Amino acid sequence: MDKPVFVLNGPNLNRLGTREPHIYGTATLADVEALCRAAVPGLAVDFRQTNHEGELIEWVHEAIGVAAAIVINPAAWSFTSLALLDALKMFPGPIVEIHISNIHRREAHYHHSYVSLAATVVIAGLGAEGYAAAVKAAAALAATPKA
Ligand code: CA2
Repeated sequence: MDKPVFVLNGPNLNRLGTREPHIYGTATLADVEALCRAAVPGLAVDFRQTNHEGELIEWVHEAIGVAAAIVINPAAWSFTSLALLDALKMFPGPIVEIHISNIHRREAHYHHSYVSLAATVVIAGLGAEGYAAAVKAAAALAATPKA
């Protein structure tokens, strides 16, 4: 596949591995990036994290026409951002939403993700390994011709 898969991470995930290991495990975001890069041999992975919502939206716009697929952990913006949902709806390729924790086993405010309305696949609760599954799914979906 010529085009990269964008792996986009939302707020506070740069601090992964520093607290709440019972929920998020002990992997750092650098560990997660390594998992993503190793998931599909030969696949170009463009891995990014931001604490600024507008920047994440700009990256989704950038992905249009450039990326084969998007893997996204929107973190807290999953539950708040119609702007992010609108941006993702513009992306023509597969979108894999990933959460490290099982958001459905947590407090009620984590149960409804706006992003899921635009996602092709949702992975939640697999821990950091969920990112490897997400990148594999994104690459497989991007390689499958649309019916
Ligand atoms: O489980 C996930 O991946 C989440 O998207 C993580 C978000 C949370 O708002 C979602 O409900 C589920 C929170 C990310 C916070 O980042 C951390 C920073 C330091 C240590 C642990 C997590």
